[in-house]
Amino acid sequence: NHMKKCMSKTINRESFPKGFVFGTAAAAFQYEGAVKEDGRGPSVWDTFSRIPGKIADGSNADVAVDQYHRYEEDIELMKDMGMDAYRFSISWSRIFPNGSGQINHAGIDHYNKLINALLSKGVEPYVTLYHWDLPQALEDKYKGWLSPTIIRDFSTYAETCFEKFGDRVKHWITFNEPHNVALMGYDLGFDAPGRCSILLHQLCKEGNSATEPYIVAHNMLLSHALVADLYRKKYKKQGGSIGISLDVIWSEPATNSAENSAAAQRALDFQFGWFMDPLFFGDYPKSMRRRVGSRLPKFSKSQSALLKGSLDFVGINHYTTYYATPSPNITNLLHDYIADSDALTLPFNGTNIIGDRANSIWLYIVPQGMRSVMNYIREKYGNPLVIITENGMDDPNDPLIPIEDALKDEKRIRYHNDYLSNLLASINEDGCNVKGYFAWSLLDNWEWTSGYTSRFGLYFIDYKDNLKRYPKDSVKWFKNFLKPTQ
Ligand code: BGP
Repeated sequence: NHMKKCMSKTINRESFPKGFVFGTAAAAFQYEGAVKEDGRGPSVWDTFSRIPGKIADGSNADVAVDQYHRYEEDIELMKDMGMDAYRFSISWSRIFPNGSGQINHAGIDHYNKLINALLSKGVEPYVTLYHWDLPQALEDKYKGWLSPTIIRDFSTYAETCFEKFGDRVKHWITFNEPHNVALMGYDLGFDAPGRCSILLHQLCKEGNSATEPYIVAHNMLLSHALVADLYRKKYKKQGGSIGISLDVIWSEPATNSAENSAAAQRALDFQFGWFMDPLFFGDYPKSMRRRVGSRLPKFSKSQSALLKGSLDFVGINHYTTYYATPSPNITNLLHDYIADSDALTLPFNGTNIIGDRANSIWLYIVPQGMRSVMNYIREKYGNPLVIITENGMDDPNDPLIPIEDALKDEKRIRYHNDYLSNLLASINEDGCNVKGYFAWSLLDNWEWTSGYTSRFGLYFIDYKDNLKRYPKDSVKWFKNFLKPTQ
C-alpha cells in the first residue's frame, strides 16, 4: 500500500495538461557578460555592483557566465534536457546604449541570432523586456523610474523589440518583479540604484523618501499598461501574448489569531495586490489606499481603464513562504514600508521554522505554498492564465566542495518535484489555470547582491576553469521528467 502511495506520487510531463510548457529562466545581466561589447551602454547594475560592500563577494557581472558568446552551447543544454522554452531578457542598453535615441544595430543582431538559434532547435523564446538593468543614461538624465518621462522611453524600447523580434517572439513579459525593484532599489537600497527611505538613509548614498517605492511602482504599472495596449492594438497581427512577472512570497498567519490573519492579508496586499489589483481591478488594494494615504499615487479614469485587463497571462515567480504578524514598533521605526503595511513576515513564528532552508537567507522550502498561491489567484482574480516564470533553490558556492559532490543536488530535485506536485494538484484538483513552468535557473549565474556565492543552476559552472558547464543530478531528473513516454 505504501509502495502504491509513493508510486502514485511520481509525476512527469504527462501528468500535466496537454500543451503545458516547461522551460528554464535567465536574465541578461546575470548571464550575458560582454558588457563592453558591440556598443552596449552601461546599466544601473554595472554602476551599483561597483560600489564597495554592495555585492557579497565584491564581484561584478562583466563576464557573468558569458552567454553572450556561448548561447549556442547553452541551447544544446536546454534541448538535451527536453525543455520546450527559454525565458531570457533583453538588455535595454544593448538596443539603446543611451536609453533612448539612436538604435544600436549590433544589439539587435545579437538577439536575432539568439532567437533564431532557439527556434532552430525547437525552443520557444519567452522574452522579458525589463529584468532590472536600466540604462545608466536614464538614471543620470531624469532619475530613471522616479520620473514619468520613463514611460515614453520604455515604450519606445518595447516597441522596437516588437518591431524587430515580434515576428518570431510570441510571449512577452514587460517587467520582472516590479515589487522587488521598488522595495530593494528605493526603500532598502540593497539593489540598484540603491536608494533608501528616511530612517535607513544613513546607510545609503542617496534617497530620502518613503514615497519613492510607490512612485517607481506606479511608473512601472503605467509603462506596462501602455506597452500592453500598444502591443495588442498595433502588433495584433503578430498573434502573440503579453504579461508581467510578479514575485509572490506566500504569507501564512504566524498563529490563527485574527490579528495575524489580517497581517498575512496585508502582507499579500502590499507585495502582490500592489500590482495585481491595478491590473485586474484598476486600482491599488483598499488596505494600501487607507494606510499609505497621500503618498500613494492616483490613477486617472483612463489610466485605470488601460490597466484593467492589460495582460494575457500572469507570470509568477514563487520561491518561498513566510509567517506574518503585525509589525512591532521597532521594525516600524527602521523600515517605512513595513510600517505602512503593518505586517512583518518571517520564516519562523516563535515555535516553528516554516521549512528547510536553501542557501540564501531568504529561501525556505515550503512546497505547499505553491498550491496556496495558485488558489489565491484563482479565487481573488477570477482564475486568469498563469505561467510560473521562476521557481528554484540555491546551494552555496563553496570552493572546498569537490565538483563531483556539488553535482549531487538531491535537495534541488526534491524541491522541484515537490513544488511541481503542488502545482499539479492546484491544476487537477482545484481547477487552477496554469500553462507553464520555468525553473530558475538553467545555469549557476551572477545572483545580484550575492554575486557568485549562490548557485541556482541545474548546470554547475566551474568558475575556476573557463566557465565550463557540468550537469547536476537535477538535469538528469528533468530529462527523465520531460521524456515522452510511449
Ligand atoms: C528573483 C530574480 C532572479 C533571480 C532569483 C534568485 O527575484 O527575478 O533574477 O536572481 O530571484 O534570487 P537572488 O539572485 O536574489 O538570490
